Amino acid sequence: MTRKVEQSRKLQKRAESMIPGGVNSPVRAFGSVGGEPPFIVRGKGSRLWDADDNEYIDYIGSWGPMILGHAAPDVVEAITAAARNSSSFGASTPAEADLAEIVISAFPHMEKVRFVSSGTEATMSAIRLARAYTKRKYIVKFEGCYHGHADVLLVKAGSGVATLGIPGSAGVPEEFTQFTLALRFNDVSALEDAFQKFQGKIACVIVEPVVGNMGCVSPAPGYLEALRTITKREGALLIFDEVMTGFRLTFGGAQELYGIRPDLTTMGKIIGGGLPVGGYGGPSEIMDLVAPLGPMYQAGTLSGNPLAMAAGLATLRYLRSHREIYKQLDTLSAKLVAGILAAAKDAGVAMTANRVGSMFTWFFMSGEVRDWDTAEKADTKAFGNFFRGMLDNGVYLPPSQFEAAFMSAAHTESDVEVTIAAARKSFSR
Ligand code: KE4
Repeated sequence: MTRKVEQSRKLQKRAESMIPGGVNSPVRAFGSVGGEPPFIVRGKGSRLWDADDNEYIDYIGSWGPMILGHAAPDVVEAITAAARNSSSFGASTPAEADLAEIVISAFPHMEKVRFVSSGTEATMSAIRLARAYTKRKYIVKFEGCYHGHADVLLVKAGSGVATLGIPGSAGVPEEFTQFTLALRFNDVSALEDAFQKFQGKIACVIVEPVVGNMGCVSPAPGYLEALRTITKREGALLIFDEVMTGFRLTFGGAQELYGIRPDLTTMGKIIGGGLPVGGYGGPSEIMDLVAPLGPMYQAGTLSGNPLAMAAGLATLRYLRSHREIYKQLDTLSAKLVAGILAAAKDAGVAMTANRVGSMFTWFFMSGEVRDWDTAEKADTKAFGNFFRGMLDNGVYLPPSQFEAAFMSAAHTESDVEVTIAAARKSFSR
């Protein structure tokens, strides 16, 4: 199918004259996959339509939030009703405690939560809180994990053991990342070495318990338990960044799936139902350090925004009362991943895949992907060809080899069959 692109091309040109790269988030510019980004005008269920009226089966789902599918009736109704009463007050509203209640109910370790407007704000604040609580400076993150664009977290994916943070972005002075250690994911000895080397100095370890940002990579058996044991032993806080996995893998996220109790949890995406919401939470003993109660400052004009609270509430209430969704997502995702792998095999294309529930990634390579060093071996050119082929055949995958794709509750068996057929066509191009 040759996709019509005239309108999107015009819109891209216009956008580029006023917005860097024509996008408000870099990955949307298709830099790593090539081709011309479609400008989306509407979505419904599992489908998106662009400005040239091309229809797509959507596996981005706005990078995770749209677990109920696009324009889910409960969510649309909730936002519309809230909007009729004004869109923002900058004052407390009942909906904030309503959302706090349902979020806290999902995470046993959580007694208090603070809402912000993005995942970046959530992780940035959680790290500041961990440093305030422990009075320590160093933080540990893992290569290939992404926690938003706060300066302290923008470190280059170093190699080897406790790599002192080398800024991964222009404009980040090395002083801002000198206390950030970037270690290999799924490598317990690297963490032990870091705590050996920086004994008593590490405030926290922040981890994507199931990684989405190097492509989907699951924790090796026992790895999360080791993170929990070591951080507890060393007096450092364990922060589960569940911005992507929270309410995605199960209602209680990765910590429910793997039975781990972190000290702090960061959230985003699904808790806003597609509107800007982030959050961080944990026991009162830690959270009561947050202003105005305590000395750790964090604030936000639109934190707890009534429309965002309404969208998040509608989404989480639906998930809470339809827990069967998670099994349905798991089964359908398994079918899709297997079907694409079979298509690749039949076409003689080297492909491996990782999947946890309804988060998954096909890597264009053979062998296991268990950390950044293995993930970066993937053939990104082959991924780009596949991506563009699928787009031309009406399937919208995340435009990067190093991202997770998502299934929504609106996707059907027939969507999966159409997607697998599109893959067979793409491989035969
Ligand atoms: P935001 O600031 O983009 O809301 O959240 C940052 C963030 C934090 N933690 C995790 C685990 C995340 O995945 C993210 C953001 N995810 C990316 C996609 N992998 C957002 C897409 C984009 O940057 O455009």
